[in-house]
Amino acid sequence: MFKDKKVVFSGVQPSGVLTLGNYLGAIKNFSAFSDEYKCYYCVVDEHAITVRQNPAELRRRTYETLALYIACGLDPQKNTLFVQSHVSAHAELGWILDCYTMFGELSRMTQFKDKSQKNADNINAGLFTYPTLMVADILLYQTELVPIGSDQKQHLELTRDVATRFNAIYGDTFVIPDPYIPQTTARIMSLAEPSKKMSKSDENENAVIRILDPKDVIIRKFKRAVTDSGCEVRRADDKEGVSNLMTIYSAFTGKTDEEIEREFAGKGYGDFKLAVGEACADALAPVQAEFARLAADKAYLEDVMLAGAEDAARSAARTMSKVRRKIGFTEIRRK
Ligand code: ATP
Ligand code: LTN
Repeated sequence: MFKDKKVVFSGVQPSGVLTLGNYLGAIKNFSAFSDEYKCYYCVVDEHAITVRQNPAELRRRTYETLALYIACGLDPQKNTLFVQSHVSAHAELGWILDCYTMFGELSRMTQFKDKSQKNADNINAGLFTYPTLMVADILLYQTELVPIGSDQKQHLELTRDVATRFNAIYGDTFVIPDPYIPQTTARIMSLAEPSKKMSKSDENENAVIRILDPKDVIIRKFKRAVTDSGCEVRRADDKEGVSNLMTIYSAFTGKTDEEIEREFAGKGYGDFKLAVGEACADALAPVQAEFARLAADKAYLEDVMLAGAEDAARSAARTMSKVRRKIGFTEIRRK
């Protein structure tokens, strides 16, 4: 049924409760592809262990991330939702592609530099080769389009380079994917340090809005958001905090910058922050209600995981068999 459809693939790490950045930059856009494309949305637990995780928490967050996918509007009947470690081809192709990725290329990845600074006591080899695992995730499904936030753009460029290199050596093997980066919400910034991106694993809770934060917490965090010493609601390069809040407000209300500037002309930041908080909390309320229902039904989530893994594994196996043949691995079949 999906044979002729082009493929979309994306992934989110179960490394913490998802943030407004993950929602506006990635997941909220996923469901728009479900009718036209064959969509694979993966909970990338193998990526998450590049940073030390507590096992019980990792397990819980894997279920939680899957439930959030569904709560954000991804119907498991229309999308293949699965967990990366349930499909062993990801690790297998990841290794193979390590041998076609250059040390110099990986050394240039900014996410590696950031994360090794943040985790100076655990700069493991997986953290370094992590982008090749992402390359494998994408190429395994012959993906055409990858919806991501702008922080992942460099990894997508690497994916294209590795696929092109492999195809040049062995002939057409992989589809070369394009990124899909939303125009306005590609990089939601931290509420505490608006020059940094909002990140799920930030230690400062006031810097991040979590999709599951209750309304009062959301409003409190927005009230505390760092702005500037002025009082004018206006987008400008030297007003990073206010500009970030305008992006968020616009994403939830559909209002343009001019409309927002007019709405808050003559009012202070206090009124504006409250309005952003209300709009955000109201938009997330239905997602939270659906999440609460799904999270209580572990058996259902396991049914989704199993069906997703079987479907993904079937498709991954086709690419793996092609890759094995091309690179010269021997194949044995039962007689
Ligand atoms: P971590 O802090 O553990 O590195 P993260 O918050 O960066 O996690 P990921 O799971 O790595 O989140 O990313 C999932 C998706 O969300 C990716 O497509 C990523 O580009 C997007 N994303 C993450 N943070 C933001 C952000 N602040 N703005 C827009 N998109 C984002
Ligand atoms: N590396 C990404 C998560 C990720 C991903 C992917 C995104 C892993 N595999 C494949 C898109 C496609 C991150 O850290 N945000």
